[in-house]
Amino acid sequence: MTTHSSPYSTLDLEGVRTFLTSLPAIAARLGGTPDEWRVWEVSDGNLNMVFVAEGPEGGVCLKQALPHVRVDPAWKMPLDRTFFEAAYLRAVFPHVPDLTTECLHFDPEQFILIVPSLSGHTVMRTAMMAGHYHPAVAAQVGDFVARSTFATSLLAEPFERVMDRRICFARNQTLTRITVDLVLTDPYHDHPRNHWADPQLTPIVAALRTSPAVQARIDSLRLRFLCTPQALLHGDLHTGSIMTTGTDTRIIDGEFATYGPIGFDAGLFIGNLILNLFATPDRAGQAVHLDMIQTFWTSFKTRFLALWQEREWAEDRSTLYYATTDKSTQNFEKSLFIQNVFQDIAGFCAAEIIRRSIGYAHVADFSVLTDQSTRTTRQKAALLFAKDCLEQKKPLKSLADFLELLYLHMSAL
Ligand code: SR1
Ligand code: MG
Repeated sequence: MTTHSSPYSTLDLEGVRTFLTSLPAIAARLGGTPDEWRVWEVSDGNLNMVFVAEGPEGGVCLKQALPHVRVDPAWKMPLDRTFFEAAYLRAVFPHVPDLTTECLHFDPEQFILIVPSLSGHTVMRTAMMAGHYHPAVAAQVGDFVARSTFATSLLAEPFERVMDRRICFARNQTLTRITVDLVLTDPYHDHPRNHWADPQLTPIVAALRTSPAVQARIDSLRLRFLCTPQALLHGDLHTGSIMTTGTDTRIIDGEFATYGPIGFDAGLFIGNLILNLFATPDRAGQAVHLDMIQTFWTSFKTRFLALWQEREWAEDRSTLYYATTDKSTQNFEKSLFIQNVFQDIAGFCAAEIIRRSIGYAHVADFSVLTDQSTRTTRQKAALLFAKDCLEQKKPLKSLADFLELLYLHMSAL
């Protein structure tokens, strides 16, 4: 029998029941007796095993790391990713309790994380693929990015606390390596992990790989990702990491957490909205996506600047970097900060679109288009938009610049 003090072993359904039985607080949350609990597997992502257990009183979600990539057992991997997900939840949950889940338990031997289950919630990507866009989610995710990043940045905390957390998350090197390779390197070179089924994408891939402007920009984004520890990032904020009922929204799966540029999380989210936009056949649906991009950005910016302002009113002045300057200098510095975040967003958004189209881990969004030629036209348009975002023949300094470029590429649909 596997218990929580045994050496690591991958749990099956009965192992999950036994494990949960050994945790009095979790067993009490489920209620009833273990034989009354319903336990089933819901693994969906690329890396881990995920189970849900429901009892008469409540439900939990149990996630266990495997010694390999779940969808590719030949790709071996250390188990520590659930540790970093638990650490991420513990760091950000106090700041976003309404937008993520609480870490109820972490087992450092079995590499198991337990959080409350989300009943009635759907994965945002699945909802969007079914044509359910839930515009309110964009504002909630903007709020999540603002609150989670501000709270873990030097703008909110003395540098000693930030540095301690940076030391912890700097150890999340296996998953950071995945991001550096899969998101910010492989698609720009010939690599066996890359793939795309449609030969009509091949000339665009070749153009990406031979464009000096693309190469230079992706090199600089890779450096920014590794050398700009502005805040604690979720690290994989795509629409599969968001669950929603339409009104209640929770960000899950923070195992890629690391310190990095704030525009990384925001860029991944917008990149995935845009992938779905290009996969959406009707203009009305596309208009909702455009609204969601604007809503996300307004929500993020408004909340981030409000938190910054509140911090300036606090008694502890150790985090006030622009506090001694006059108001207009202060506002100028803040708008420069936000503008830099936006420029990162444009870059990381483009990198996400490209890697989800021609890299290792694609998105399912385009599979709703059954007509091959429609799918090709739309995937090409998404890739060409991303290429232009990286090349920036006209600099993308604001959301208006970014949307203008997006409209241009939407006209090909
Ligand atoms: C081998 S992991 C591939 C991808 O799945 C995860 O969800 C991340 O997005 C990662 O890049
Ligand atoms: Mg994930």
